[in-house]
Amino acid sequence: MRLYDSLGPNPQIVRTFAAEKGIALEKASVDIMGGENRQDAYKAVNPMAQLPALETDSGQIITEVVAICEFLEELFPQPALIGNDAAERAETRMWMRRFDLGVMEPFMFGFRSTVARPFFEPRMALLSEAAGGEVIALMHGTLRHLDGLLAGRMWVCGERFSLADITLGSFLLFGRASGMPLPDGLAWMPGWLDRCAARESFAA
Ligand SMILES: N[C@@H](CCC(=O)N[C@@H](CS)C(=O)NCC(=O)O)C(=O)O
Repeated sequence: MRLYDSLGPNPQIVRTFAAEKGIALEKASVDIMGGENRQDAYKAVNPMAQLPALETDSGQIITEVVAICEFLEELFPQPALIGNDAAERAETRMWMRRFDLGVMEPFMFGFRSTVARPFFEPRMALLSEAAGGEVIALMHGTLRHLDGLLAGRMWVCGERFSLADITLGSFLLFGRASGMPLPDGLAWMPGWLDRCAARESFAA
C-alpha cells in the first residue's frame, strides 16, 4: 500500500497509526509547501487536494484520516487502536468526534488564518485574522473543558492507547512546534502530550 504523505498533522496521524501496528507503507511524498498538492497530477489522486491519501493494493484511493485508519484497523486488527469490541470502538469514536468538532476543525481554521496566514492567504479563502483569533479562543475553552474530563487518565480511553490519542496528540504536537502552543490553565493535557511525544510512533 502506498501512502501519499506530506508535512502536517493529518498525515502524521496515519504514519503514527501504521507505526503502532507495525504496518509498512510505501511513502510517496507530496510537497505541499511548493503547491504540488494543487496540481492536476495530485488532484487526480485526491480531488480535495489534501494529504494524506492511501492507495490500496487493489488501486483504490482512500482519503480522510479516519477512513484510512478504520480501513487499516480492519485489515490489521491488532494491536487494536480503535477497539476490540463494540463498547471500546464506541468510546474511541465518541472522543474522536469531540476532538474533530471541538479541536481539529477550529485548529485548522485558526492556524490558517493567523500564524500561517502568509502561507495560506494566496491559496484559499480564510477567516479574517480577528475571527481566526476568536476561533482559537473557543478551541482553548474546549481544551480546558476536555482537560477536566480527562483528569487522572493515562490515555484518553483510560489504560487503552487509541486513535483518539494519536489524533489529538498529532495536532497538539504540531501546534506546539508551529506557533500554536497549549493554552494556560491545563492540568492533565501537558503531561499526556509528553507521554504521546515519548512514543516512537510519533516520530514516524
Ligand atoms: N479532512 C482531511 C484533512 C486533510 C488536510 O487538511 N491535510 C492538510 C495537511 S495536514 C493538507 O493537505 N494541506 C494542504 C493544503 O491545504 O494546501 C483528512 O481527514 O484527511
